[in-house]
Amino acid sequence: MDTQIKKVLELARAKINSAKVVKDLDQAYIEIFGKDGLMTVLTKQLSNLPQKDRPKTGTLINQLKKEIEERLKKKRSSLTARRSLPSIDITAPGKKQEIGHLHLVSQAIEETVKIFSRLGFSLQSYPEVDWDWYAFGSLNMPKNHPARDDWETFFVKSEINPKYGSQVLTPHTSNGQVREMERVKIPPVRMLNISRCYRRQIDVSHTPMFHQFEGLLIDEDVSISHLKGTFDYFTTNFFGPSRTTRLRPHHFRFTEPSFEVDVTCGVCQGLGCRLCKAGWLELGGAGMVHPKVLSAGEIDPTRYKGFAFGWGIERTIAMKTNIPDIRFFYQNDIRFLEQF
Ligand code: FA5
Repeated sequence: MDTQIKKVLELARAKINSAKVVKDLDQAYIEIFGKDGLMTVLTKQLSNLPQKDRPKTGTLINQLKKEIEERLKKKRSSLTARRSLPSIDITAPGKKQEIGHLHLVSQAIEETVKIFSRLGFSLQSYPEVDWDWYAFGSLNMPKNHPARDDWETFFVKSEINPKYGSQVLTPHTSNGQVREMERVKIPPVRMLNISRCYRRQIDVSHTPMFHQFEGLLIDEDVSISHLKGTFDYFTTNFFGPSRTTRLRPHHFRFTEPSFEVDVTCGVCQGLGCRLCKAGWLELGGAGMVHPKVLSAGEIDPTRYKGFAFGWGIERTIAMKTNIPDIRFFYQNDIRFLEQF
C-alpha cells in the first residue's frame, strides 16, 4: 500500500504541475478526487486491508489528501494571478500623442511682447496684490473715486499702512507706472507691464480676472503723435495692415489729455456692422501722463513728459478673431481652445 500511496502522489503532482490554465486544474481535480479518481480508488482499497493495518494507512492517506489539496490551492492562485495581469497586444496600432499648445491669451501675450520690444519697450512685472497708493493714490485718484468702490475693486483684508493704505487685487496694470518711475529714477522710461487684473464684473465683455498690458514711455519732448504712432505700429503688426486706430477724447485721473483708443472693426473693415455699429471697436485707455503722477514718481514734470496706455488682452484677441464672448477664454472647453 505504501508504494501505491507514493505512486498516487507522483501522478497527482505531475497532473497539477502540467496545468497551464485554471481549466486544466479543474480537470486534474476530477482525475484525482472524482468518482474514479486516483484518491477515490486508493481510499476504497483501505477496506481490503487487515483491521490492524487500517489506522496507520488511513493516516497516511489523509496526509496525502492534505498535501495534494495544498498543491492544488497554490497552483490555482498562481494561475489566477497570471490571468489578471494586463495583456499587451503588440500588434495593435499605436496611440498618437496629442500635442498641446499655449492658451490663446498666452499666445497673444508673447506676440504683444515681441511687437513692443521692437520699439524698445522692456517687459516689467509688478504685484497683482498691491497697495492702494500704487493702484489709486499715486495715480491722482481721490479717496472717493468710484473705482475704489467695493463693487468695482476686490479689497484684501490687511493692515492699513500709514503711507500706502490698504491692499487690493490690482484692477488695472497702471499700478506699475509709479513703481517703474521709482525703479528707473531718471528717464527715459519704456515699460511694458503685463499682468492679471481683477474687477467685480462679468458679462460678454467682462471677466472678474482678465489681463491688461500697460505701456509707459517718459522722455523729453514726447507728444501725442508718438502715442498715436505707437498704436498704429502695434495694430498693423497685431491685427494686420488693413486695421488702423483712432483716439477719442475721454477722462482718466492719471492722464491729461486722455483718450479711449478704437481700432477699425475686423468684421466690416470699418464700414459699420452689427458688432461695431459705426466701424470702430474700443481697445483701451491712453493719454499723456499727468504731471501729478510724474511728481508722485519723483520725476520732474517741467522737464519730462510721457504717454501711457492700458489695454485688455482678452478683448484685443476677441477683436482679432471675432469671438463674441470673452468668457469662453476661461471655460476650459477644449473644443473652443483647440481652434487657436
Ligand atoms: C484702465 O484700466 C486704465 N488703467 C487704462 C489706462 C492706462 C488709461 C494708462 C490711461 C493710461 P479701463 O477701465 O477703461 O481703463 O480698462 C482698459 C481696458 O481693460 C478696457 O478697454 C478693456 O479692454 C479691459 N477691461 C476692463 N475691465 C475688464 C474686464 N472686467 N474684463 C475684461 N477686460 C476688461
